[in-house]
Amino acid sequence: MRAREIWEGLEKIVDLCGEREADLLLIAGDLFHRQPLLRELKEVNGLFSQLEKTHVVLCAGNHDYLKKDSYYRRFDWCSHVHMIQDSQLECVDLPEIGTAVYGFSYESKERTDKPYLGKQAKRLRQTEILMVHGGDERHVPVKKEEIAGLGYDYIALGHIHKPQNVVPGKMAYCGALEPVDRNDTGKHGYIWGEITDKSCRIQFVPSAAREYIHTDVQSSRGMSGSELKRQIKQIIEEKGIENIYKIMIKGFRSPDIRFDLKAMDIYGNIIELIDDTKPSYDFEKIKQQNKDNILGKFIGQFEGCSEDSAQYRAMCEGVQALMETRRD
Ligand SMILES: [Mn+2]
Repeated sequence: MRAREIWEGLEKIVDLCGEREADLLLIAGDLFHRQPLLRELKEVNGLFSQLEKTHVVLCAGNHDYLKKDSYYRRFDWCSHVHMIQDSQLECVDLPEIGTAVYGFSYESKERTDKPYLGKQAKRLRQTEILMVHGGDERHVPVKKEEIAGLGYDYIALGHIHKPQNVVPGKMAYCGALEPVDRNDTGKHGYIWGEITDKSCRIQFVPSAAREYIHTDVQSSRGMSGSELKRQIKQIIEEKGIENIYKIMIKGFRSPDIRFDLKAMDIYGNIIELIDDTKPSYDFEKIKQQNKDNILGKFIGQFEGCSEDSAQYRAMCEGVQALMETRRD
């Protein structure tokens, strides 16, 4: 996704925190997908400085880890922005909002330890939140059974790009604010949460400017290129022309038809278009007509294979090749 959209996404969040007078904005690591530049930190700090009522707590993830010479290490954030600098569990105490946030930062690209292990909430404040960046084998494995019982009111997870509720109302990944690459499909946004002394309620709110969508288009026997193009156009209009598409054309096509894939990208938002259609031969008829030659024998070898098997595809390709040679 373009950098401009990621910045705009962050601006949206900051505006929202301002409008709704949020107490706390949590950024659970990898605010940057690489080492941040000094001017980028200045921009981010400039954004955060607009917040009058909201504290910001952030940690460094595996992409923006605290390298020895990382600008994170000596950056002078405004007073309500709290950057966790410790690689072990550190407590950010925020008595003004009755909250303590616990978290840790990465000092390298990978770490397989679990800094949260056995670290019970200290109950310094009414609300205690744990922030964990990780969740795969090479980046702080997240075992929900080991975390859920530590006594935190909420566990904010970062690292996995797809938003997901790990323990409903208790532990969740907000996912990337905007999709990071073309395989980052699905909705992206942030989590809005409200913690009272009785409950924690969280809600995922989609906010990304656009979405990567992988979808199939069904082609039918006898469908022409322009019909297919119209169908693709309709699907894109239904799902939103602001999104970016990877489209697989499935089903059958007439053996004589070749789809002109370049002509199908009407809105300029298809990054990949794959023709996976099978030619709709009447194999039984061709076999009968070619009993005594290689074509008939070839088809005979594939007797009984199902239409979505690899053998069927091999048969289609083989028959097509043989028919085309014959025609010449
Ligand atoms: Mn990460």
